[in-house]
Amino acid sequence: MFRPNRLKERILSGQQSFGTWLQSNYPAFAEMAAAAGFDFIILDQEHGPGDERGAIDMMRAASGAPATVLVRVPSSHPTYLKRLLDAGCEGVVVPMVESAEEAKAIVEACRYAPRGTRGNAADIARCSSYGFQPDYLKRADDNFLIVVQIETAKAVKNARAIAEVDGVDVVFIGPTDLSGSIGLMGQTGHPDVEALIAEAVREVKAVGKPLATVPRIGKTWQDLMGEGYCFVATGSEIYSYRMAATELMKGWRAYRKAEEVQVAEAPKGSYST
Ligand code: 3PY
Ligand code: MG
Repeated sequence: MFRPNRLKERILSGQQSFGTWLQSNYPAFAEMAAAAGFDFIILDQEHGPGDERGAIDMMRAASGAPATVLVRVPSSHPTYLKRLLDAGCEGVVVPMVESAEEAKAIVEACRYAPRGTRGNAADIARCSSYGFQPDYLKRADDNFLIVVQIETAKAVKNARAIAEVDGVDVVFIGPTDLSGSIGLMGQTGHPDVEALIAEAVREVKAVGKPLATVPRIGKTWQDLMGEGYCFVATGSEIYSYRMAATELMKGWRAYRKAEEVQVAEAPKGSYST
């Protein structure tokens, strides 16, 4: 249902925001994250089983609280962006954006004519409260939050041009994929990865666009907030359950004094640092 975009307002007024990822596509977790008081929730459809129907159920589940709900889309395909916009998500996080042209195409797909190419059936869609929000068409473009992810070495080279694109609200650095793009998968604290991140930050700051990210090896969310990121997204229900389940099993193994069973070390990534 239509409402002013609280996360966008916070970003524009210089307030930092704290949010989390959801990957299970299960509405109760959206309800829980919203109740916990996060400023925003990102429904991850790039990874995990997330889909459009699940996103709608999760947006409904979260709607009792102020948390802004964003969707990380699997790709920048304009048809899918249109469907999610109509479904009423309040912003998108688009992975793997590598050029200004790609960023421009994303913005166009998210805006109505004459500024963009988003098809209009707002009067029957959830985004306008099924037509009960009479000025939705006038408010939709500017209320929506567009976040593009820079997460390859090529994207870093184009960071300034990407950040300059009108309509890109936030540039989000993805350290895990960035490390992979230079052959150092998961080594997000490596000096070469840090150098690329520093270059991207410099270029985006030169344009004055807000930056967002996730924690990485050597950088906690507190460090990143201290560096001025407009938002940091940390943890997920999958990550939290893995941690909790590992602890429970440690207790059980100790209790039955069985032979130590080695818990396979989980791969390092954006949700576990
Ligand atoms: C990355 O680190 O690659 C991300 O996409 C963060 O979510
Ligand atoms: Mg990534």
